Amino acid sequence: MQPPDTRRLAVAVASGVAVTAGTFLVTGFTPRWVVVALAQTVLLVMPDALLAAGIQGLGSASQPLLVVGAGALSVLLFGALAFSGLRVGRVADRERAETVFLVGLLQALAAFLATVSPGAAAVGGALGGATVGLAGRAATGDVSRARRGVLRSAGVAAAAVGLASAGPLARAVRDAGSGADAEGEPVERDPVVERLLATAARRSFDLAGAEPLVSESFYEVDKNAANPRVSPEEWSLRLDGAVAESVELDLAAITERPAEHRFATLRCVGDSLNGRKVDTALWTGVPIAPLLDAAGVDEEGCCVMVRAADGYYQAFPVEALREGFLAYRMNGRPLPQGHGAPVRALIPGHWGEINVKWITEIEVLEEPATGYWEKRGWHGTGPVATNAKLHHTEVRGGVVTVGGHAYAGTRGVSAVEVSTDGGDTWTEAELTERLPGPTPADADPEAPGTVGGEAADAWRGWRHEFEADGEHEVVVRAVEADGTVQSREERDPFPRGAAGWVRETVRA
Ligand SMILES: Nc1nc2c(c(=O)[nH]1)N[C@H]1C(S)=C(S)[C@@H](COP(=O)(O)O)O[C@H]1N2
Ligand SMILES: [Mo]
Repeated sequence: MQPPDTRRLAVAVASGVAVTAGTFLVTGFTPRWVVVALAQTVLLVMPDALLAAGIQGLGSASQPLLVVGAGALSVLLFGALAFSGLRVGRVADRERAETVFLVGLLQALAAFLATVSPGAAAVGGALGGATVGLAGRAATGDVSRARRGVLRSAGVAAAAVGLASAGPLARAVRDAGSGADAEGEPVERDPVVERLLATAARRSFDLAGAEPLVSESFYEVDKNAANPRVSPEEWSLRLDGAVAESVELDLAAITERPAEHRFATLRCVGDSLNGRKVDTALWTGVPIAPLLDAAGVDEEGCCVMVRAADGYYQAFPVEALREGFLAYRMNGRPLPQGHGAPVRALIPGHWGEINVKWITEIEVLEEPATGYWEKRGWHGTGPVATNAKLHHTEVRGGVVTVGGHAYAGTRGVSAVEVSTDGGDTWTEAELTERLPGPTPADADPEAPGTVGGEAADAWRGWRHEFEADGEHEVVVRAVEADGTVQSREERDPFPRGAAGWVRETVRA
């Protein structure tokens, strides 16, 4: 008689789903979940060219896609273990209880290898085994009993998925409309922060499609399928290597220092020419230079290797770090997990990648070294390229309004030029006033000087209106503070960041 292998297969898949969901119950969406661990493994073995193509081609969809793929892989792997267990059990003519035990054990072992969490392994294996156990006679000739068995096993898998999604759902319901931010912390009403944010809002142009000067939604880029959760109590930052004296600082040692608020823009080297991986926030934290001075950087120290809790590492010149900032608040709230909580580095004027999130160590080096993305072929540790975005186009009657942002790192933007004839003639666009400069956290919120100065590393908004007649090729380019016009040469994001002038055909 033909053994009904399809039913055994269905039970095995259900068992794979049960393990995948069961491990999530214990780990949540963290680097220890089997799916995330698999995703990270896929990233590690992926050829550099494919990785770069994925980042450029899929953009921000690449991470969710990776996680979905790794989820399917996890179901497949644990399903395959269940299937093998079932086969062994049948061939060896074992009791059902023994087969269930074998399947659960195999799955628990594999889950432990992936998660290093005994809890996740136990729950995963137990649910995976139970799924197989309840299937009962899935592989017998008795069709109706077998069908019932398959249904039961699907039931366990569904229940596991339901339970696993209950946690995140409950959190989402709790956070919705509760006045808490994504991290569950109430929004702080610091009067200096409020004043600075209000100033930024007032200076912004109101253009649909282009964000205000402080981004409403700040892009997130990192190598992680799931971000590390770093407990503020356990967090510390080591400063070592070529220094007179190694230092280890806990969070209190950082937050005790005189803090300041800084507006700063970040742009990812993987951002496309007119992409959206560029944003601005008001950050609160402390300058890095005094910390370096306290440790006493050796004269031979040329560079630093900055390391993070997710295993990320970036090497760059110590002079760049000296200008940097350790931020622990963003727009008046605790730094969100996705942006590097509890503390991240902000390095003025450089591509996003050296703005290390979840920072744990600064090692001063005597020789240059290669960081995480540079090992994969990128060149993103240097100064950010100058770029003007065109994110707003509105045609009303015969009048066209275009607008967006321009960013030139610490070189600063002094003008944005717009051409409405494909680049033959140029006009200066209207620019937003520069954002305020660094502000001490203990500044007098009422004093006029509190919103004084100019941010050294922030974008500016631009807008231009023109009478249109038929078809126009709009081209935009930024001009740096010293008069240098943004280079026209076009370049893909990989490996040095996108460059060129943004163009758009507008019909009125
Ligand atoms: N620890 C860590 N820091 C990191 C990364 C990372 O993968 N891990 N990605 C970098 C990259 S490539 C960019 S562009 C910025 C993005 O910061 P954001 O996610 O806060 O926008 O973080 C940088 N810092
Ligand atoms: Mo990046």
